[in-house]
Amino acid sequence: MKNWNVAVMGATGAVGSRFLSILEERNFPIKSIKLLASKRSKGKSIKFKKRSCEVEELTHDSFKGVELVLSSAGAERSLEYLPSAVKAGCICIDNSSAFRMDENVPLVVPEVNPHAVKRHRGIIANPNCSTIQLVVALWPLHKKAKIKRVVVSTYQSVSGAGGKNISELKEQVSYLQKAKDADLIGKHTVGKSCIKEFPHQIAFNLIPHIDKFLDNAYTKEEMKMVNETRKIMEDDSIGITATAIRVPVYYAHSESVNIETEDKLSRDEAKGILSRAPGVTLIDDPQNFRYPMPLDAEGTDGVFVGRVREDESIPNGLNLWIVSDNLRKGAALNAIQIAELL
Ligand code: NAP
Ligand code: 12T
Repeated sequence: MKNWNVAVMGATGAVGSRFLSILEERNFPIKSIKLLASKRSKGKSIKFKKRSCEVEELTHDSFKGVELVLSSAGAERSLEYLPSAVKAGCICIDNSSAFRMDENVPLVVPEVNPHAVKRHRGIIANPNCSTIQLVVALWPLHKKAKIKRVVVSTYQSVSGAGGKNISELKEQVSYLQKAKDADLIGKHTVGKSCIKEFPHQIAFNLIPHIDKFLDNAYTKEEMKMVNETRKIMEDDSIGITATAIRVPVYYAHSESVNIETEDKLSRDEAKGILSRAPGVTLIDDPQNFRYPMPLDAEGTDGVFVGRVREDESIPNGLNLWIVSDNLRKGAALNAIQIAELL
């Protein structure tokens, strides 16, 4: 097997740290590793395979001798630096939204469209976290019964928005815990100084706003799910509508999903298909209180599906509940699985 010279762009971030731990866990064949981040992190030491590695500042010259770039330093950095990496002969797997809808860039989830990897011209895009877990569960149902329409609402953890946002929830919770007043009614709000990254307080709240608002009143995050799902499933006829909600959970995104299919699938048939589907773990035993939850998905590799029900309001409909660790299958793990395909 070939051993790769690898660079991790954004190695100090929430996704970057998962890149490093998952490369190690899966024993990915590595010849050398280069850790890249901003000037702020230059010289910082990070452990990889029990050795200390020094973080280097990302520049256009960072890619000499590198063959594989795992990139998670934000879309602006991807747009600026990945063309230099491609020029230097690298294959780049990009976690940002920069190239996902570019028709020359494959958008890949290995369980769904592994064949798309072949047509890359140096960059392969990793889909949005909410899209990845959605398509892993929908694909086997689509193959069997053809999905006509999808209605999805997300419950997205704070880690999806980066390391700073994890700290923001922690700080708000600790602020409220320290507040002397035991009577919480009307007093469970934090001061303005505790709200930095999110548009509103996230502790003990829900925020129906992820990424920027667009002219059609949807957010970019919602439209990513619509457009990316169609590209990955290679079917523009699927109708999809999404609502993305931030919830005060640290890790793992959840999704409530309603689908309408061309052919009828009973609850038992759907459960059978999902129980055999690659990447999916079915947890659907409501009598014994067994269903997927973000606390159980945290730190694991699965896309967990449960609460499978026939939608009794239409002839061919199903409801599903899908949970997965957004930093692992939703980001770093999916990207490394793409690298393994290569
Ligand atoms: P994060 O925790 O905020 O980390 C950001 C990383 O980017 C850090 O390593 C940071 O380095 C680096 N960076 C920032 N500005 C830089 C610059 N000017 N030059 C070089 N490096 C720079 O964010 P994250 O959650 O890991 O997310 C990173 C990216 O992955 C984003 O594009 C995000 O959209 C994407 N993402 C994708 C998914 C997905 O589903 N595919 C999921 C989550 C995130 P410093 O520490 O030096 O600042
Ligand atoms: N704004 O990869 O805020 O396009 O949770 C992922 C997560 C963008 C992305 C978030 C975001 C992406 C978020």
